Amino acid sequence: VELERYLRKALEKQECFLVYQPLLDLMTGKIIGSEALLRWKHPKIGFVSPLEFIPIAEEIGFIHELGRWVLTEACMQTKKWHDLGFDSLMISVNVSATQFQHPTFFEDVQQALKQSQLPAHCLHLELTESSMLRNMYYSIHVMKKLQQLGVQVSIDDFGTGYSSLSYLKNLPINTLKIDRSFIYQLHQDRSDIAIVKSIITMGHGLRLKVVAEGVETAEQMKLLKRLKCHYAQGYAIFKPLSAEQFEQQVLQGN
Ligand code: G
Ligand code: G
Ligand code: MN
Ligand code: NA
Repeated sequence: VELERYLRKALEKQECFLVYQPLLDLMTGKIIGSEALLRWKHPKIGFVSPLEFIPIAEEIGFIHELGRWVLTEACMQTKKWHDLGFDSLMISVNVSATQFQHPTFFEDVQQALKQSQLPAHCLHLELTESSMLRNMYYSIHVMKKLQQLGVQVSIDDFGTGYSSLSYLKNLPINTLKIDRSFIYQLHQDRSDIAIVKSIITMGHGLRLKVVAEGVETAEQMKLLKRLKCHYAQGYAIFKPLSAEQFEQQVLQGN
């Protein structure tokens, strides 16, 4: 209950910030952008994980305000980097199920793009299978409108949901992000190799981009490259970075 009370005030008290985890193009070896990850640090209780506070934010109806803040902040930051000359950087933003289903979600995205002046094609939205399948027809309608705007739609944590392959054929998406549970032991587990290989092949066939998440070793990265996975993300490449660290460690080297 106390956490609820603190959370409602977190934005006005400026206790929230974003970190940015770089996304590597395995073919070119270049960083193409990042995923924005929300952080909350309360002065007394310290850091609270989004795994803990996002569900609370959904319950108390705070997720819409919080989600709008994340969208705007992520787009504004990326536009700043464009203005420094890195104008092909993309940004990927996580969207919770409740946030996505909210009637103003599409307008919130439009507003964030308008306010930041970030080109729509540089914004990727990460949805989970379960949030797409909740009210599937409405979800497809919203996803199509987003794509018409130029925004890209990704399935996050792919492989952990229980969507059937027939959905994949019909869902308006651009990218599959392979869940890190399949990557974690990739070089030593034949089943994981088989699964990841199949997802990548399927992605190519469906003309989707494929991202491997949670890449922690050089061997995993090498294997993913050999399997023609497009993009990779994980501690072996970069941990999530503050905006300043991203500028120093990523942009200045690129
Ligand atoms: O970054 P970290 O490992 O703490 O993230 C934990 C979980 O929180 C992940 O599932 C991630 O997708 C989610 N998450 C991080 N930032 C956001 C955000 O801005 N919005 C939503 N809805 N989820 C987020
Ligand atoms: O659910 P989602 O994929 O959005 O979760 C992103 C979270 O995964 C981030 O909070 C980030 O901290 C975490 N993460 C990113 N890279 C790695 C990694 O290589 N290994 C592990 N264990 N976690 C990672
Ligand atoms: Mn994600
Ligand atoms: Na994920």
